[in-house]
Amino acid sequence: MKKVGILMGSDSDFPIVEKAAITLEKYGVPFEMHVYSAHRTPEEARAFAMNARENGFGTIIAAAGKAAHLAGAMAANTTLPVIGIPIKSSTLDGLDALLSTVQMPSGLPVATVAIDGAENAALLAIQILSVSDEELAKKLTEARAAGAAAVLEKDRIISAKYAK
Ligand code: RP5
Repeated sequence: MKKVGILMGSDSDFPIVEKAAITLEKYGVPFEMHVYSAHRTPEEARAFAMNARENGFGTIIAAAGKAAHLAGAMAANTTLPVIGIPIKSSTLDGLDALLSTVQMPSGLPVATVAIDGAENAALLAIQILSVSDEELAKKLTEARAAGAAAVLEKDRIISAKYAK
């Protein structure tokens, strides 16, 4: 199975980014995690992106806050799908990172999830890999069904409470 690359601009992003790792582990998807910054370690970030396909990666998740250029820097240097996680920092509530991540120029897409949306980033990576992996596709279908059943159980409890 192809690996997922999880990159973060700083170790201060880790408490959020960890949720992506937990989700990938749950699905048995292999991944590597690195702290590379588009600004502080641009050469390492670029080399990771440039070599990712031949190093066995199928998609890259890049998380960054503030002037969040890491996902864009990945997209600039690979044709693998790149998923951006804008990280909420102490200022501007993550809107800075959201706009920096999502507003890519034509020709260089970054699939941007919600601010701090690490779990969805991992699920999107899994969905991308599931295109050529029946087992993963089955796990995703089962998880959707379990999620729906959980909501319907909550509905049963709440609606019963106010039933006339
Ligand atoms: C970004 O700047 C990082 O992704 C992080 O979200 C933010 C702050 O980094 P630190 O100053 O905490 O290292 O590049």
